[in-house]
Amino acid sequence: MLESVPEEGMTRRDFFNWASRWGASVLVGGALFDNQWVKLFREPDALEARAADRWVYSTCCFCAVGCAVWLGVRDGQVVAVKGVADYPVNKGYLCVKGIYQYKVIHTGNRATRPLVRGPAGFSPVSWDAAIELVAGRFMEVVNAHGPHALAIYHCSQLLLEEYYAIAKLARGGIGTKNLDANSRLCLSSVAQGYLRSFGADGPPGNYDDIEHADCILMIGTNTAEQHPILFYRLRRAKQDRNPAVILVDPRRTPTAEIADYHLAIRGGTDAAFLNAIIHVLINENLVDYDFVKAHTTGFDSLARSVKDFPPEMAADITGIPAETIRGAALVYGRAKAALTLWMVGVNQSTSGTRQVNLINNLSLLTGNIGRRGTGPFSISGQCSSMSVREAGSSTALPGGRHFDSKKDREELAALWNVPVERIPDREGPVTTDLWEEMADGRIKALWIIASNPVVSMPDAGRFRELMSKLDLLVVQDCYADTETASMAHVILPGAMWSEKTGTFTNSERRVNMVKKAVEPPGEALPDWEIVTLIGRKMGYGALMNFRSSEEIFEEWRRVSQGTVVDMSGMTHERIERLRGIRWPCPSPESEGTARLYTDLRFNTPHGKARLIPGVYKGPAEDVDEEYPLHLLTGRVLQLWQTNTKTRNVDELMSEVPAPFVEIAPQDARRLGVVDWEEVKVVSRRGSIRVRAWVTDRVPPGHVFVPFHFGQAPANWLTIRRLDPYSHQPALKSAAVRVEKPSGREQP
Ligand SMILES: Nc1nc2c(c(=O)[nH]1)N[C@H]1C(S)=C(S)[C@@H](COP(=O)(O)OP(=O)(O)OC[C@H]3O[C@@H](n4cnc5c(=O)[nH]c(N)nc54)[C@H](O)[C@@H]3O)O[C@H]1N2
Ligand SMILES: Nc1nc2c(c(=O)[nH]1)N[C@H]1C(S)=C(S)[C@@H](COP(=O)(O)OP(=O)(O)OC[C@H]3O[C@@H](n4cnc5c(=O)[nH]c(N)nc54)[C@H](O)[C@@H]3O)O[C@H]1N2
Ligand code: SF4
Ligand SMILES: [Mo]
Repeated sequence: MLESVPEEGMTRRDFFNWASRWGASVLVGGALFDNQWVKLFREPDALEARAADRWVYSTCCFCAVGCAVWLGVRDGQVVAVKGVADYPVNKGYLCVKGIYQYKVIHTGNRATRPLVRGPAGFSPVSWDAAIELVAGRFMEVVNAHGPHALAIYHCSQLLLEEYYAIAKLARGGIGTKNLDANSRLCLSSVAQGYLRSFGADGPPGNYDDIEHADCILMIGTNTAEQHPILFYRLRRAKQDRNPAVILVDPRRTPTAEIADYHLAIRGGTDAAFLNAIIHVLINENLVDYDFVKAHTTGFDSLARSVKDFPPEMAADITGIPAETIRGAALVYGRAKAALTLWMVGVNQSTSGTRQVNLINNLSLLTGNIGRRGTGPFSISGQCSSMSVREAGSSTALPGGRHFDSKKDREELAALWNVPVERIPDREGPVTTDLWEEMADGRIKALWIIASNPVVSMPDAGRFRELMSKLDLLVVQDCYADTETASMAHVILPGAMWSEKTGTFTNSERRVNMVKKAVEPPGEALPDWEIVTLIGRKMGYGALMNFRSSEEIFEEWRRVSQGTVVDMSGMTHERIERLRGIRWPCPSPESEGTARLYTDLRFNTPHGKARLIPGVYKGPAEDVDEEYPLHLLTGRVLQLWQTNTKTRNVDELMSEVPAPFVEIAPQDARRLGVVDWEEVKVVSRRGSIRVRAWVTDRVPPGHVFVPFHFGQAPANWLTIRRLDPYSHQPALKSAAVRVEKPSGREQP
């Protein structure tokens, strides 16, 4: 069992300063958003900005809100960032991460040369030698053990063009089924859920809907911290039009500031809540039967599935009073335009896909789709996580083509001029299935492009153990010292955002430009180029004939033509000029599509959307006497993912000085734990030492640990239990106990 080492550093007094500052700035959202963070960042850091001698158009490298930025460049370095004032998403505003993002580029820990591990550690080699070595070993594995023995795993912060190149090499060249992205941990339940309900993946609406909704139901999203500019828009909408806002989250996060009702749901029980809402909608005659009849199938079986699920029953499970559930259903059901927003609090569950389908059902039952202010809107996570879903390197084939459609596979094979048999006819095995495949030796080589799974995977301690058994681990990252890179046999240095040109698609399907502003450090190369070089060396030169990312985009336009994500009418030039274009954009005249399904025809054979029951099955791991607390995991405003980028930014790091656990005052008292005391959080998988933040942000019976910290990884505690449809892991539910490090057990 893994145990993290104690943290040194901040004193208790520092902590109180920090907690009170953070408490004031984050919890009192008004101060935060109007005064300290957003308005402040309408302008760049004045000193640095004056020094910039040119400004390059781009998109923020962090979250999927997708704010457009100007990168201020001087002497070959990005020295400042400011928002693009005429960009419809952020209108010139940036959040705190956005404004400091130039500090993640020119750092001392960047990967600058290919490195190969030898008996005495890593030594630099030339690109020729590195490509020869990697491609040669990959071919050996493929020839000896078949294509599936080589697995490829990447993040969702690369360019759309890069995902397409990876997908083409993996699916059309190598023919491995083992290609996946970290969106498996993030949005795969959304992709499955949209596909099952509407016949295609993709959020129906857009951000403007926030400004037109009468009711906004927010589930499992801490928008204030994780999508701050979107929250700013929500906050403005709340002030201007006063829609009813219902927030469903066990924690009282800063997002609760705009909520009329904060429903502190017990972790892992959203399906029960949603079934009860549907029960009330049906019983109170709030269903739009004309809509249901004309545009959906499956009403009778859905109605049967919730018949015996009244709010009283959900109240016992969720901890939300029955009257509150009924009230929320009435507010939602009576709204003229009702919108749902959700994020990984819903998706990272063994019921993730079912919960997405239940959310979709709410819109379908009440006719809240295809028009302004409505729809089930899944916010996405990283800057280009939508691009992954489009380009086909995770949950679908390129263009949202279906694995199980012979027609789709034939079409793709013809476009690529490869035998159709090479293209997998079903999804997976996927990344979260790798454990078994690695344990029994089916996977010999793993190529990780831009991900840090040693910190981000569920039950990460076990994953680390399995990784150490691989014959070959190649890690391609922009930093040389990530926890995962340190385990590699070969490290390939990737150029990062601002050092290469391409596109990102944001949560509302808006494709925007990401432009090269500076040269990569040392010998680092754009990821598409590394993938192309390796592909060519492996013998797939005919497929991997790209000379620039513009060329890849040109090919991608053709490949996407006629699909749900059609980008054939986009060019890099048009995208920048129009300030982003939302797909589908099927012709050079098209300015994109604001909303899907406005004609109420869905992508199913009969054109109707499917109402799909979602039975409540309980959280992934129940609490018990030994492990009595429900562990919630997630994020904080200042830090990004496994913190490889943000740890380079002092302004952000100083705001979150050490790994911590949020624990409710009642639980802390019972354990005799005081603020900032070091405690152990223990699960059946491992234990970590962190500081205790005693706060009523988290309800009794629950604790919250951010997953950012490699030195105390929340994922040593989490469990690898998967959603049956999407294979997304339940990263938000585990049973833990909190102990004093002396070993005194919880009473
Ligand atoms: N600052 C910052 N911003 C980010 C990121 C980052 O690392 N840092 N990462 C980006 C990425 S990749 C993603 S996916 C998004 C994630 O964005 P969010 O989903 O908003 O972020 P999380 O903090 O992971 O989880 C959101 C909330 O889910 C709640 N929750 C936990 N369990 C449950 C449950 O069972 N039911 C309900 N209803 N709620 C639950 C948690 O209390 C938490 O407040 O953020 C993106 N933006
Ligand atoms: N317990 C718990 N675990 C979680 C979550 C949770 O809420 N709770 N959330 C999950 C979610 S939603 C996500 S998205 C995952 C994220 O998990 P990871 O995929 O591990 O996320 P990152 O830390 O963003 O890793 C991206 C890596 O790519 C590198 N990189 C960035 N840009 C580039 C580039 O252009 N080129 C190259 N070559 N490298 C680059 C970065 O340095 C970093 O090492 O974590 C998941 N894990
Ligand atoms: S809200 Fe997201 S996209 Fe916008 S500046 Fe902040 S991190 Fe970047
Ligand atoms: Mo994510």
